[in-house]
Order: sequence, then structure tokens, then C-alpha cells
Amino acid sequence: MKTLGEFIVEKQADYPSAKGELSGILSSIRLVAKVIHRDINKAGLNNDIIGNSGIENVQGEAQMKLDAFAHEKMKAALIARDEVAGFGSEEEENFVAFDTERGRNAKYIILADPLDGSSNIDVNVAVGTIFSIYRRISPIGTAVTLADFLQPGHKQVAAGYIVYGSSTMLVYTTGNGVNGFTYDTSLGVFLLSHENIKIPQNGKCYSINEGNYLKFPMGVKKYLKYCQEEDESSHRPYTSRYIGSLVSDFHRNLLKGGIYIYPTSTHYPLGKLRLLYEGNPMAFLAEQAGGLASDGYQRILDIEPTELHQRTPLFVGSKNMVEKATSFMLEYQNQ
Ligand code: P6P
Repeated sequence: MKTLGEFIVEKQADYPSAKGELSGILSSIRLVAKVIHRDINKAGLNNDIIGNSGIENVQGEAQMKLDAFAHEKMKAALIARDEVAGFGSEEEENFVAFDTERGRNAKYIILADPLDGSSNIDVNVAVGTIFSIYRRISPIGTAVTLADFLQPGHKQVAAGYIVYGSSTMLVYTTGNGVNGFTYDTSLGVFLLSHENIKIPQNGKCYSINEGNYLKFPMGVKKYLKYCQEEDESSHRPYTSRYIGSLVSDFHRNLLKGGIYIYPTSTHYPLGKLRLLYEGNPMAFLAEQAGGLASDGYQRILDIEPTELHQRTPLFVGSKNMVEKATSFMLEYQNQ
């Protein structure tokens, strides 16, 4: 058995330039995961944290009480760290500059969706926390600026998620592969359970909200038809699996193979998911595990962000499946 803490220290040697700051940040994210795990597991019994908060978040979506709870816990854990200079969150319109002596001299910024898929909590479906870590580009000794947050995904130094499912798992990468840790509640520690995860090059599962079929671009419709055709040699028809929780769908596809697609539609002309704290971290993980992530046309990690909450279409998962879906998008891109 190896704990997450031991693993982080062991791998710290891979980053002489990091001198342990990254380890400190990952440790604070581990703490956040434990706190959210504790409260999600009692959500059904605690009216204070289930249901709507009665306010809308910056996305114009009903903010669940647990969204706000997870956001506040994450911000509190990160602002207490010497290594973190600022925080960008789905739940807050603007980024938060930790404008203290400690924050101004810190090297890293964090972007996060503190609780993704939270509308599922009331019906006991798995949800997740997604995080993305960058080295700041503004001068040390100053408060971070928006530019520190609008870096392309290939500049990430770390990314990961916590999935609060039948078990709670933390999966992350620092650019040297992907590793998964399962929370042992009896010991209160995350234990290495999935070392050096590699996503199968092919899968038999596709995840998309087919209720939006009529709103999809032609390339997506053609790819769905391809998925549903009989062809034993390529194990088709594939199976449709859509949980409505990105982290859960992604996690299953990461371990078993598959593709998750949230494309543009007439309802979401730019896609629904957010580039900075959903698309980029999932794309970094997918590529580090041998998979791919595109917006239907280009590599997600190459997109130059212009806004904190900008949306992106997302095709992510098994390499051959993302390549095939992207080929349909390119073939039918004008339809
Ligand atoms: P829809 C949750 O709101 C989320 O951001 C992802 O976790 C999930 O995959 C997707 O949106 C679900 O969206 O439109 O299919 O309900």
C-alpha cells in the first residue's frame, strides 16, 4: 500500500524546479477531497447542503448548495497555502487574486470546477471535483492577473479530478502519466489503486446526450450512426453510456475505453463545457493516459483562451475513437 502523500513525495524528485510547492498544492486538494467526500456522503440527511441555494451561479445555472460549499472549502484550503497565488472557479465570476504577502509571492494558480454534475447529488449519482494547475506568468511579488489564468492547456503543470462515486477516487497527472488513488475511509487516506493508467486505444462505449440529437452538427450525427452500425470486426454497435456527470463518464472511459462528446448544438453554439476547468484538465489527463481530446477540429490543449468561463465543444477519450469522430467533424464541417 502506498498513500497519496508518500507517492507525491516520491515523485517530487521528478520536478527539481518545483521544490515541493506542487506537492503542497496536491496535499491541499487531497484535504478538500476528504471534506467534500464527508459532506456528500451525508447529503441526503442534511437539508442544509442538498438542493438549490436559491441563487444562480455565473453560468446562469441554479447553484446547488453543495456547489457553493465545495467552492468555499476549496478557496479556503488554497488561500491557506504558501504556493497558491490565485483561484479561478466555475462558481465565481472573476478570478480570486490572493492579494496577501504570501499570495503575491506564490508561484501557482488553480482553476477548478469544485463540484461538477452537482444536479445529480439529490438523486445519488456520482459527481466530481476537477482541478487544473498552472505556474503564474506575472511577476512574483505582484497580485496575479487574468493573463495568469488564460494560458493554453498545454501549459498546465498538473490536473486531475476527484470522483465521489461508489468509492471516492483522486486521479491526477503532473505530466508524467496518470495515477489513481482510492480513499480508504477507515484509515482516512488515499491509497494508490490505479498506477500509470493507460486508456485503451479503442473502446466500445460512447457518452453523449442523445436527447440533443436534432440540434447536433452533421458530423456528430454521422459519427453516432457509425457507432450504432453493425460491424463485428470493429465491435460495433458500441454501447451508449451517459451519466450526466462528466467526471463519472470520463473516469469509466479512462479505465475501460470510450469517448465522451459534448459538441456544439443549436442550444449551445460554442459547446456547454468550460475550457479552463473542464476541457483542459480532462484533455491533459486523456493525453497523459494515451488518449486524445479535441473540440471536433483542433487539440483542446492548443486552444488560446480569451475568457475565464469560455465554453468549448469536447471530444475526449480513446485515441482511435476521438480520431474517428474528429474525421467525421472535418468531413461534414460545413453542414
Ligand atoms: P446535459 C454537468 O452539468 C455537466 O457539466 C457535465 O458534468 C455533464 O457531462 C454535462 O454537463 C451534462 O449536460 O446537457 O447533458 O445535462
